[in-house]
Amino acid sequence: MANVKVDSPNVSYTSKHIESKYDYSTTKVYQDHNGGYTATPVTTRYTFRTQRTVPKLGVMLVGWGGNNGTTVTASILANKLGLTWHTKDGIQHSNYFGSITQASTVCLGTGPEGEVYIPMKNMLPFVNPDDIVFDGWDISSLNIAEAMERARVLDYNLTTQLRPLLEHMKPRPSIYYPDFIAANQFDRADNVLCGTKQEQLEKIRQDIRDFKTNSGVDKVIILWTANTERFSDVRCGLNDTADSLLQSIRKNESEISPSTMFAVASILEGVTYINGSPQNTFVPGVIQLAEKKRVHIAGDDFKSGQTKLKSVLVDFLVSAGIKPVSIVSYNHLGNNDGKNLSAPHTFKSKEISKSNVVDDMVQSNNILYEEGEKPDHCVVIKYVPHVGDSKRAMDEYTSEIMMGGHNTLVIHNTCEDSLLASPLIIDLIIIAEICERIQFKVEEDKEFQNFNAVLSLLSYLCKAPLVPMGTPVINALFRQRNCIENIFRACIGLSPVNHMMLEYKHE
Ligand code: NAI
Ligand code: DG6
Repeated sequence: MANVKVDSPNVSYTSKHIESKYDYSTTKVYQDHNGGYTATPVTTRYTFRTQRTVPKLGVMLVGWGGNNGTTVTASILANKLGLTWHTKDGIQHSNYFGSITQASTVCLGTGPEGEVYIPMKNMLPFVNPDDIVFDGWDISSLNIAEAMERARVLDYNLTTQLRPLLEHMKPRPSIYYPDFIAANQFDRADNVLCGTKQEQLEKIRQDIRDFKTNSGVDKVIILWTANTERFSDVRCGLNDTADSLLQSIRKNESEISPSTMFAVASILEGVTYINGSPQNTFVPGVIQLAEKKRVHIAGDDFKSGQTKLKSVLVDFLVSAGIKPVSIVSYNHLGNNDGKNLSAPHTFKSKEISKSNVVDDMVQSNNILYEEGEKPDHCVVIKYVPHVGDSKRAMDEYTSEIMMGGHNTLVIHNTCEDSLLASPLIIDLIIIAEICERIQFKVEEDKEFQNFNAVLSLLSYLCKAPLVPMGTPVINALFRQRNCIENIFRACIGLSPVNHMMLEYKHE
């Protein structure tokens, strides 16, 4: 249960719901024929309704035996059991650092002693990650204990405690089409499904149903944290509509990727599907299918390190009136992700995803940039086995400052990639789950609505946010975070954080 109670005539609590009446204020802008603008404030009254019953949640990871899959599973178990372990620096306690829901706070308001901060997880009745039941698929047959050791992410003194608890977890056989990932992954693919695409789709759907029945969970979410695939072709009649996509699966068309197969299976089972990798899983046919079935989808590609910082730094520069003109981003890493990305076709997917992340910030400032103008932006990724999961990211930002001057910022970022990605996986799951329990409507409407099938609220956690057709893509990190926080505030009838602090500005 959330431990915030709002005392307002606009907020009511029943055993089932929290209901809030909420005034949503925006500004409509019109440009006249002289180029001048007329801005009109508009306020719409909404009702938000949030289900209070927290479901028992099951999560199925595609790529469960990978670095992210094993790290998130092991870390959640360690947190649940309150494990500690000895390191050369002393005793380390399990924690959820890096997760906005679990380890960040929000300002609830002002108390007698100043601002009051509470954990974001206490704003609404969220799922507790400790209670998540995991399952999943992998083309590699290692059990999760062995796979955790193969990943070499967590400390030895922790993995020895976890080993006996993870040994019984075995990934289900998965869909493997070698052409979609690097050829160097072939050696680990010893746990694969055979049969036609239609048969594989049915098998994955059966796996989802079996998991739900056998584990006793109320709800399942599926998240792709398997290898980055190459982009698949998008063609008329192949995957451009829900019908053509389902027909192509029936016809065993080779261009339908494993990740698209998982997305289709998930949607047909009514299960939210999240894509943590950069490939175009969400071809138009998948999006249409999700819309038709009213199932949530979200992605793409976890925004964990270099890109997260980029989406802060460029926002800072552009909003300070400084003009970034060149951004060069090198990465080297030695885990299996790096090995897979050493093939040109999978690298291409990652390059695209990492490259479009400053567009909204650049386009927002027509003083600095002419229409269509962008900074030079180059992304390089190299596979260096020795560094393992401890990815190095080096960035050089060159900007134009006043009167033709130049400013160069150089950033070197080193840390275990999977320890950045795992808390994002937790947030993606926790926020996607509550989005299934939030409904809203304009006050005079009869029916409540769900969030759009394309869950753009998860943009904060994604490098290349998928948004509903015609919706602006926001990459700037704090705009994305504000969106999450303010929507949660709306659910409990609190106005958005505006940082005006007028209460402190009187004479
Ligand atoms: P990993 O290579 O350690 O794990 C991927 C797992 O997927 C492997 O165990 C592999 O056997 C399995 N796999 C491959 N194809 C599969 C299929 N069709 N079905 C089921 N399993 C399959 O990679 P890691 O480090 O866990 O990353 C996972 C994904 O997340 C990659 O695409 C990576 O680019 C992406 N990502 C990772 C970030 C990070 O910070 N670690 C951040 C952003 C994205
Ligand atoms: C090379 O950068 C490997 C990639 O998988 C990244 O580590 C991953 O996408 C995280 O990227 P970023 O830009 O969020 O640090």
